[in-house]
Amino acid sequence: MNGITIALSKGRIFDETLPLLAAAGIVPVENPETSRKLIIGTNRPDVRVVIVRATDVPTYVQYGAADLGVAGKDVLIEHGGEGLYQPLDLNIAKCRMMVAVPEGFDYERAVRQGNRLKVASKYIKTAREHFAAKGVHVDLIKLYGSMELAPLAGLADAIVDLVSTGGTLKANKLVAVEDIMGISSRLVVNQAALKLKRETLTPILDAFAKAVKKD
Ligand code: PRT
Ligand code: MG
Repeated sequence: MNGITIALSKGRIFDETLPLLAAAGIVPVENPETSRKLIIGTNRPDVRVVIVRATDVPTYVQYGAADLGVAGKDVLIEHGGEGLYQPLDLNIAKCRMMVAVPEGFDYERAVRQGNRLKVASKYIKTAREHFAAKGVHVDLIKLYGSMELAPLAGLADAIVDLVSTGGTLKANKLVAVEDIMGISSRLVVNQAALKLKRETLTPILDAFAKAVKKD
C-alpha cells in the first residue's frame, strides 16, 4: 500500500479531527455516522480513512494497518504505546479522568481508615497507578462500559471514568472525588511508516501541527 491510511473512531474523534484533516487538504467523502462503510475514501486518491473502535486505533497503527491515527490519552495509556510515535497533542475530545463514588459515600474517610476499596473501571492501568501512588489498597474490577452502573448495582465502591460535562455522574447520583488527569487526543504515527512514507506524511503532520487549537 503506497497511499496513506488513517485510523479514526466515529463520534467525537471523527468529528473533531475533520477540521484538522481539512487543514491538510483531506476531506472524507462519507460520514461514518450515516454510512455503514468501514473504509472511507477522501478527496485525495492516495488517502483513506478506516473506522475502528476507539480502543483499537493504537493497535491498527502499531501493526502498520494504518499509518496514522487519533487516539485519546486514556486509550494510549492502557495500550502502552509500543511501536507508536506520538508527535502531537491535538487538544481535541477533551475530558478528565476521575475517581467517582455514590453520593453519601465518605471516600476520604475510607481512604484514611485504610479500607480496601473495590474499584470498577475500563482503565485498569491508570487506576492501578493512581491508587498505588496514593498508597490506597484496591481490588480492581475490569469493565468494558457503563462504569456508572457498578456502584449502584453493588459491584464496586468507586469507579475510575472519564468526565466531561459531569451530567452522567449527576444522573446516576455519583460525585467526583479525585481528579486523576486531563485527557485529550493525540496523533499517533506508525514508526516504520514515518521513515518509508516521510514525503507524504510530513506535510500532513505539519498541517495538523499548525491547525491545532491552543487553550
Ligand atoms: O463509545 P464506545 O464504547 O464506542 O467507545 P469509546 O467510549 O471508547 O469511544 P468514544 O468515541 O465515546 O470516545 C473516544 C474518546 O473520546 C475517548 O477515548 C476519550 O479520550 C474521549 N472523550 C472525551 C470521552 C469523553 N470525552 C466522555 N465524556 N470518552 C468518553 N466519555 C464518556 C465517559 O466515559 C462517560 O460515560 O462520556 C460519559 C461522561 O460524559 P459527561 O459529559 O456526562 O460527563
Ligand atoms: Mg463512549
